[in-house]
Amino acid sequence: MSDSLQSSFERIQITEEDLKKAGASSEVKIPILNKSSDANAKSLKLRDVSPVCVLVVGMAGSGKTTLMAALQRSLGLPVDASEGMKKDEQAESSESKPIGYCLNLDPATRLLPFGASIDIRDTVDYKEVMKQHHLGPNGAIMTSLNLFSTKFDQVLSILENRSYKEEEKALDYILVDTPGQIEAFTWSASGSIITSALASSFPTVLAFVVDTPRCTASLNTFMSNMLYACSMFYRTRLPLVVVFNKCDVSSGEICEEWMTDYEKFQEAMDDFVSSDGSGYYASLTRSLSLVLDEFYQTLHRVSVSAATGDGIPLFWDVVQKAADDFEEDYVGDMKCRVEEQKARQRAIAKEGLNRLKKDIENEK
Ligand SMILES: Nc1nc2c(ncn2[C@@H]2O[C@H](COP(=O)(O)OP(=O)(O)OP(=O)(O)O)[C@@H](O)[C@H]2O)c(=O)[nH]1
Ligand SMILES: [Mg+2]
Repeated sequence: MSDSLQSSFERIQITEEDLKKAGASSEVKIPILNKSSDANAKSLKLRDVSPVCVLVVGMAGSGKTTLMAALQRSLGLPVDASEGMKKDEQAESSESKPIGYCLNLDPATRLLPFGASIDIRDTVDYKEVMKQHHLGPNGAIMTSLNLFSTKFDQVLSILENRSYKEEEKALDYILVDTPGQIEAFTWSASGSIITSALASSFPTVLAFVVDTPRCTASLNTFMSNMLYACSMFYRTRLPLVVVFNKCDVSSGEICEEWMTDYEKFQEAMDDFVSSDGSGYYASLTRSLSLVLDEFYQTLHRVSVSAATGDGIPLFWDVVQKAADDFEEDYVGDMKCRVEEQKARQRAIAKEGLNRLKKDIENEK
């Protein structure tokens, strides 16, 4: 390059310090990581500084919506939801009880037995979606969820606003009811978006509701439920609480025993095969039980009756433990991944800097 041309350029000196600064400004900002650091700085747990989000999932008819109502009854209402109440009702609803905020994500439900502060039906008309897009019921649920997920950033900011008052947490739990067609939520893009959005802002726990009478009546149904729970657990990597519901009809103890005692499950399997005679499926169930044994150890479990309210206090205890797992495993894993990403970015930047230095050297 000629001297006159070279002097017309002002050489920009990029130092390693500049690159570090640039790296810091492009840092990923994940609210849950900030909350976790704040909590650690105060020697508190994440659930002490942030509401815990409980995603209620499960097979159709397992009792998710009834459970939501039972859970809401055991909690106090947030300030906005109790505004219309009389003074004594307000006092009764929030007296020393944890405060809960409920969301309904089932567009097809007709009557809700609980009060939802955010309801997908206010945003999307499921019947209209069916008509306009010529869809069947399941396709319409998926499409409604897809439409709703495009606005989920607004839902998150409402939740963030409601969750804190003067830097203190104003909510203890955020409860989310999901559609009856479990795959519409768990295997759809919108379900993943909503789940990971919630988990990036709040400690999030899956409550997998199981219809206990149906499980005790058929080991194959029990196994199908466990497989579903397993797939959800590995897909979302969120802590999972298996909620054996309807224990007013059939005790959840039997199912809990099958999960902890492999021999007991095999005995029940022998009885089931001799009475039911469904050979191929039974032998598949037997083989799967071996594989799932390890998975069972990572699960939390509790028996409740959403109809009578039995076991609900225990449910909250288990959710707290699962929230601690979220902090340890999910947030821990997220921190590692962010560190890895930063290290990768630094390596790329360093390589770029070296290449730039070499080019400058060659030009001289
Ligand atoms: N006996 C008994 N029945 C229950 C219990 N919980 C729910 N049910 C009944 O089970 C049926 C289904 O309950 P829902 O709460 O609608 O179940 P869901 O999982 O929300 O159903 P979808 O949203 O349609 O999948 C209803 O008839 C409830 O009354 C319970 O603890 N005990
Ligand atoms: Mg429901």
